[in-house]
Amino acid sequence: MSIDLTRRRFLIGSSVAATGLLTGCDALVENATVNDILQKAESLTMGTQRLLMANQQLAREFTEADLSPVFKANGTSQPDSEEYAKMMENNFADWKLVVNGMVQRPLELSLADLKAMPSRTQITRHDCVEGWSAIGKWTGVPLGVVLEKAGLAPGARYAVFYCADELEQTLDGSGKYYESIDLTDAWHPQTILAYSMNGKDLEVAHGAPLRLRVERQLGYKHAKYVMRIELTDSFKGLWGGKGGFWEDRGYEWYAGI
Ligand SMILES: Nc1nc2c(c(=O)[nH]1)N[C@H]1C(S)=C(S)[C@@H](COP(=O)(O)O)O[C@H]1N2
Ligand SMILES: [Mo]
Repeated sequence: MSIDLTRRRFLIGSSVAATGLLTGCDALVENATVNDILQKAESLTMGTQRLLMANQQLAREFTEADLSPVFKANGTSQPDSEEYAKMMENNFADWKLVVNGMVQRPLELSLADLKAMPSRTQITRHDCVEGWSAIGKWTGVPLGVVLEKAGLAPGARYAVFYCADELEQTLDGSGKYYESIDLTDAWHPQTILAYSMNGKDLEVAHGAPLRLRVERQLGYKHAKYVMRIELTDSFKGLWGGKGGFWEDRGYEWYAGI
């Protein structure tokens, strides 16, 4: 622990010095958690952030022998828009993931683009707040790789995931599924944009063509049918303002397991 703290102090100190803010870094280290520091120090460089992220604890990973024979699909299992039906018809060949908001280079990535990027495979346990769990194998692009390609703009604090499905039918669109995570989770090595489950293309019931895996949090954070990722400094203006479909309906925003 003390070794960790020293290293963090060094990293934080050096990055703050590099941005020209030469005072106050000791006070910062003593009075705030690393998380707070990351959220406040908007001028941290990406490289420094990644080093800090490397200290993060991993969620437990399992083996092929542990895979659940049945993995329940929950919430939406088939988005019902015509737009989604059309994309589904030709195997999502026309689908593109949009990455925009507080980024230096907005992106539009096809499934082929994503599959050509570095990938990570992990066998993890999914825990739903409704009281069931299942172990599955997921393959996808680490979110950090995509964010690095887009380049964060100074001040970005959250990644917001906009989904194709409307879980609650509403006139104003507020029933559309969405989720958000902070940059700490965005850079976590097990946070991936998964296009494959148990060795096969992701099924529609599980979020095709792309779903988030954010392994240290509960199931509802794992947005399925991701269409767009927006980098932002706040989700206060979005729908209910709580950062997610279920959060707007009373669930915790940070759903740590
Ligand atoms: N777009 C979207 N994402 C979603 C949901 C949903 O209804 N729509 N349900 C959430 C909940 S509560 C859970 S437990 C998981 C279920 O994922 P699964 O269907 O692959 O089991 O997806 C989460 N992500
Ligand atoms: Mo869930």
